[in-house]
Amino acid sequence: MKQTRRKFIKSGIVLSSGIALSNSTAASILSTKAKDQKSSFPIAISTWSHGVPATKAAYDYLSNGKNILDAIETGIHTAESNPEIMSVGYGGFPDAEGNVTLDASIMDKNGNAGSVAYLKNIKHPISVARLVMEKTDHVMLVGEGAKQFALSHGFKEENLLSDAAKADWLRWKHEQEIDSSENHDTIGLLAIDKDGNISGGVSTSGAAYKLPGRVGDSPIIGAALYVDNEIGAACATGLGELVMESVSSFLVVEKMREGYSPTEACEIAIQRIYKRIENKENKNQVGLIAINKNGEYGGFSLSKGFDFGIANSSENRLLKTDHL
Ligand code: SD4
Repeated sequence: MKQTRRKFIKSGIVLSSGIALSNSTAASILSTKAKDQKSSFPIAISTWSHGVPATKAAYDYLSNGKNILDAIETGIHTAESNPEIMSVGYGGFPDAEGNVTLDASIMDKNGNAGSVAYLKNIKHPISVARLVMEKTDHVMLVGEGAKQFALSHGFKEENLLSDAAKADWLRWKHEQEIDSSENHDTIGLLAIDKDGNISGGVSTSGAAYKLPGRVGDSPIIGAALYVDNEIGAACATGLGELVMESVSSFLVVEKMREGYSPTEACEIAIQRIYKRIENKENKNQVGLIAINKNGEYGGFSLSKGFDFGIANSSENRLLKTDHL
């Protein structure tokens, strides 16, 4: 997405950490300062309203002392299996030719990463991404190679285009119109286990009716997902091109390293995206969520309407984020 670069004017506002901020950034950080929440461990947070059942499933695993990667996979499976979630797994939006192609990534507490992109006919790409991380010397497998890898590890090929998604696709082929407000359901799930170790995962069918071959941000480490067990983790949903060009999740974690809270770090990363958008009237949607080593968590979005689920020992609910 080619955007005109705007000059970022540094003002004299300097935080105690010595970091200079633009006036607008500093003002909005102050405006959201109180919005972080804090939780005991274990905890899971996850994008959109399907993040509520996903975090519940993950939390149940974590509270039973199970492996955090099992918890992340299990949480994300709830969305990948649900045909009503139109941007993930089975029932996800196909590309322009009617093929459902899936992207996913996972990172563990040691900073190991695995991802798959442009994966067809395999329902649980998050599990394939985990196997890439655990069983190969690589980080990312794509397309036919990723599918053959999955089949060789016992995954079954299945049709992922649900009747409802097919009907929507046929309507789109005729009308060429899409409601962009509904074109983002990607699941990103971040968790901290009872020992305070952090991991995360992301899974999506990507942008609806994308050009065949298009890969989004979800399998790109640093873009839609980043975990640094010393600092925290972040993940992204929304228009992947914007997220990729700003390497948003890595940026959020680096901002938390500088001392910003999760909400503040997400807001800074959203501001970074916003600056690059030429058409401010039609800025689309990106949602970021983050969690830090202390169990503080939050999110921020480019446009109205982003929310995320949280599960810990005292609650399992949906939280709205602030937006630009
Ligand atoms: C992508 N970030 O492929 C994904 C889209 C998304 O819910 O969030 N869909 O660009």
